[in-house]
Amino acid sequence: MVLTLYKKDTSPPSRSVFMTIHALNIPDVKFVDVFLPANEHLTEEYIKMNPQHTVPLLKDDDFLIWDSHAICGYLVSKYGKNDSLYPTEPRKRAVIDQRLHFDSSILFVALRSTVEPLLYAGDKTFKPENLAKIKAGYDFMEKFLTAPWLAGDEVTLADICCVSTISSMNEIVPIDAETYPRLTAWLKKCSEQDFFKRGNAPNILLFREMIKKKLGQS
Ligand SMILES: N[C@@H](CCC(=O)N[C@@H](CS)C(=O)NCC(=O)O)C(=O)O
Repeated sequence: MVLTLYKKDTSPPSRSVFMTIHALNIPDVKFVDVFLPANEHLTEEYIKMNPQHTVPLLKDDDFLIWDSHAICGYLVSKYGKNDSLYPTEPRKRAVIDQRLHFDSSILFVALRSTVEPLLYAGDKTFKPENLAKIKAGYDFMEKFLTAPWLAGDEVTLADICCVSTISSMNEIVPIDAETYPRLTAWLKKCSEQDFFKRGNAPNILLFREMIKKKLGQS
C-alpha cells in the first residue's frame, strides 16, 4: 500500500482527513503540501489527478479520490479495523451521511465564502452577510446535537468532518456558550479526543495566524 495525501494544513477538509488517519491509526502516509497561493493545484499534473483541483486529494496506489468526506469514508472502509466511525447499518449510515452533506453544503460553504475574500481578494474585514451564515450553521448544529455525539451515541465521521469546519469558524465567530450550550460542550468533547489533538489542534493555530495576518492583526 502506498498512500499519499495531497493537502494544505490550514484547510479544514484536509484536517478532517488528518483526524481520520489518526483515529484509524493508519501508518506510513506520505503527505504532500499543495501551495494554493502559488496555484500548485492548477498545474497540468494536479488537474490530471483531480479535475476539481481541490485539496485534499488521496492517492492509494493507482486509485485517486478527492473530497474529504469521500476520502474519510474510503479510509474507514478500506483501513478501519471495524466500521464504528462509519457504520454500515442503514439508519446509522443515513444520519451520518446527512451530517456529512450538511458539512459540504452548508457549513463549509459558509466558511469558504467568509474566508476566501481575505485570502484571495485582499479584503481586510469579513462581510456581515457571511458571518450571518456562520451563525446560521451554529443554529443548525445546536438543534442537531440531541445525543452525546453528532450522529448518536458514538463518535463518527460526522463529528470529525463537522468539527474541522466548526473549530475553524470558532476562530472567526467565537461560539457563545450561553446561546449554544450543546455546541460548546460538543466542541470541547471533540477537542479532548486524541485524533483532534493530533490532527486538528496544531493546524487550527496555523489557521488562526493566517486569518490574523490577513486581517492585519499580526
Ligand atoms: N468539499 C471539498 C472542499 C475542498 C475545498 O474546497 N478545498 C479548498 C481548500 S480548503 C480548495 O482546494 N480550494 C482550491 C480550489 O477549489 O480551487 C472537500 O471536502 O474536500
